[in-house]
Amino acid sequence: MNEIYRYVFIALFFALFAVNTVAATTVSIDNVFVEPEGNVIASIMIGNVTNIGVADISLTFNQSVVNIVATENSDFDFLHMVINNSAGEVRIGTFQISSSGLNGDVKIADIRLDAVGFAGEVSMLNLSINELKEMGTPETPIHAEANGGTFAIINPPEPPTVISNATGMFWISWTWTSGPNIDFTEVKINGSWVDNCTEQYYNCTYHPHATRTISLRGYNLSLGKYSTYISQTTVIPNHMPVAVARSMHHHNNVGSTYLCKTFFNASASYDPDGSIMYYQWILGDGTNETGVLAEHIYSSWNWNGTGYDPFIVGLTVTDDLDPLVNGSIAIPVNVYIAGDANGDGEVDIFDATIVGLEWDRTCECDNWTDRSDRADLNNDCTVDIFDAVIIGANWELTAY
Ligand SMILES: [Ca+2]
Ligand SMILES: [Ca+2]
Ligand SMILES: [Ca+2]
Ligand SMILES: [Ca+2]
Repeated sequence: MNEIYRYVFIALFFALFAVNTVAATTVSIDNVFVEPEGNVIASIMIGNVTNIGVADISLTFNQSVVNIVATENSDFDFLHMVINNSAGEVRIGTFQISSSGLNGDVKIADIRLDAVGFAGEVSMLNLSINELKEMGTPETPIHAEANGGTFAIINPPEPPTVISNATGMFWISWTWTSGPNIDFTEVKINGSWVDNCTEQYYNCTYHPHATRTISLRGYNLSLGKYSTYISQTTVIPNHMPVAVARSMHHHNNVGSTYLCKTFFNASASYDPDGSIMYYQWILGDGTNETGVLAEHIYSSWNWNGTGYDPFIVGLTVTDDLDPLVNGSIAIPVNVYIAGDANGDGEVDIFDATIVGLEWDRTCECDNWTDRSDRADLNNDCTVDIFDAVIIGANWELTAY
């Protein structure tokens, strides 16, 4: 910055500061707000005065909006008030009788203002100074500025209306319509203050299944007043568990005579907002099982005339919340007659060939394939003599 400008700035700063500190003497009344038929106390003050002994002021107002009722509380020894509400005027005289002059901010009087008009009406509170004089003889006049105020009648704040909410698994979002005559809406959750909102919504994260009560009330700054409350209780709903069912072998065989177990696994099932407490398997042949892992030995198969129809296996999972919520899924599960590796409904050389081709494979090795699963006729995860024996024992057996 240029050096000269800097000095000009500093000089201006001090000049402004000096003006500020030598403030003029004022006679003033606050702006006041009141509900219809309500009343409010306002103070008429002389600000920043030195050695005052006499004050004589008049206050005029719109008498169809506001009427004045006298009160006490003058800083002066003597107070006399002449109220003429029909003319819309109050004259107030005060003076010191024997005490010394008053200094600083001095109260002339408190007055009570009664609302006699309707909401929305405003009256100016015009102050005029008849006389301000210092204590002592001769009585030196004090020059002062009169700052009037306003008196406004406003309706009280009303609570919000139409609260609605949306929930996710971990959050609640409330929206509402603000009531009239409010500057902000106070938000409480479960009775504890959380926010003063100028918006018409409040969002927060919560744990799954949380129950929260929101309470709202409007606030009017001018009146310094709250409305009544409006409340709403919201429960984050339980979300359904997801059933994921797997048959560990794609190709299964009837195992009632030559053992072959069909294995089921529901461990990929989950509950997005809790945990799974119960697994129910409906195995399609009239039998049921429970548990995250289940096994079953089929003793029947579904031949449709040209091929096998799979059993439709249902899995239902139940979550941990009361009332319990279920999710379910159904999967097809292939079951062939004992010894039928290729699923053509007959036990013959083609099945033996598959077992031969897959001989010694185990499901731990990298080359366990769909054909390995077919060849593993007893589902023990190894293609060996025990699978070959099943073919031999069931040779020329058919599914029809
Ligand atoms: Ca759940
Ligand atoms: Ca076959
Ligand atoms: Ca198999
Ligand atoms: Ca085997």
